[in-house]
Formats: sequence, structure tokens, C-alpha cells
Amino acid sequence: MSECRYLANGGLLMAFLIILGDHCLSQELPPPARVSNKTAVLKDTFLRAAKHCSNIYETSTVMVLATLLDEKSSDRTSKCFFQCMLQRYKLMDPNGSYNKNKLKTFLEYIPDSSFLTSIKNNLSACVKEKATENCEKAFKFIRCFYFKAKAENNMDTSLRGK
Ligand SMILES: *[C@@H]1O[C@H](CO)[C@@H](O)[C@H](O)[C@H]1NC(C)=O
Ligand SMILES: *[C@@H]1O[C@H](CO)[C@@H](O)[C@H](O)[C@H]1NC(C)=O
Ligand SMILES: CC(=O)N[C@H]1CO[C@H](CO)[C@@H](O)[C@@H]1O
Repeated sequence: MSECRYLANGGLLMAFLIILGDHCLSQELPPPARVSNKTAVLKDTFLRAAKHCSNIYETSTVMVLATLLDEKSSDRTSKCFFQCMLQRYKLMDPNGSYNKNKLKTFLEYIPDSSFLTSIKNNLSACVKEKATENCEKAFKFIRCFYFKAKAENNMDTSLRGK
């Protein structure tokens, strides 16, 4: 299914970014039951949120990805970009607390896959990642998903089978 392949190849990072979300001008997702094409809504809101957040925290896809892969990264700009994206979707509030209901809604926008299953199963572990500061917390949260999903299944092969 091409939508799933898009998510697996180009969109792994995107999926993680979406999971994290800011509240200034929010990019809240509507209740999934009212949406006929969830992938289209997710893509559209993601692009708008990423544009908003990269206007605030000047970074690039390359920088963001490099930061995600480096546990000891000191790239604060990209870490704050993650936080901005999470807050954008109201998944994290300004105090750094997660909104469980919005996380649940968010997951309903991700196509059914072993990737989604893995995220669901590991959500409670990832929300427990601690940091004294919100950008760092958002960074750890996203990294948690990224590496757990990678460890549990090979994204590319698991999604290509569908
Ligand atoms: C849903 O949106 C995606 C992305 O915009 C598009 O590729 C796909 O064809 C759409 N699916 C349907 C059923 O309209
Ligand atoms: C953030 O924390 C402060 C102080 O504990 C509290 O007054 C405020 O209501 C919190 N904001 C949110 C959005 O939870
Ligand atoms: C820590 C944790 O809960 N890990 C789980 C992540 O999800 C997989 C299944 O997709 C479980 O097997 C792990 O136990």
C-alpha cells in the first residue's frame, strides 16, 4: 500500500515528529471519526506545524535527523523543534506534561502497521522518559519511540508487506 510505504521510507521521522506536538497556534487533529482521509490530514497538519516550528527554531531535516540519531547531541535548536512539534499537536503542554487523550487521537491517524502496534505498546514507557527541561524531554521521548520501533521490527520490511 503506497501510503504505508510513504510512511515507512520518507515518513519514519515524520511519524515521530508528529507524535511529539506546541500550543501557541495549535495544530490539533480533529476526532478521527469525522475524517475521511486521515493520511491527508496528518500530512497537511504536519507540514504546517513543521513550517511554524522551523520559523521559530531554525533547523533543517538533516540537522533534526542527525540530532535524533545522536544520544549525546547538544543541538538544542533541533531538540526544541521536537518540543514545538509536540506542543503544536498539544501532545505536550507548556509544562512538559503529556496529554494522554491527544496522544491516543494522534495514534489513530497513523496507518495500521506493526510500527503502530509497537508505538502503542511502548507509549507508557516513553512518556516516563525524564528530563529537567522540555526540549530535552521531547528529544528523549522521540528517541524512545524511534529506537523501540526500530528494535521491535524492521520498518521497511514490515510495512512493505502490506
Ligand atoms: C489520501 O490522501 C493521501 C495523501 O494526500 C493521498 O495520497 C491518497 O490518495 C488519499 N486517499 C484517498 C482514498 O483519497
Ligand atoms: C503549569 O504549572 C503551573 C505551576 O505548577 C500551573 O499553575 C499551570 O496550571 C500549569 N499549566 C498547565 C497547562 O498545566
Ligand atoms: C518497554 C515495552 O513496553 N516494550 C514493548 C514495546 O512493544 C513491543 C511489541 O511491539 C513489546 O514486545 C515490548 O515489550
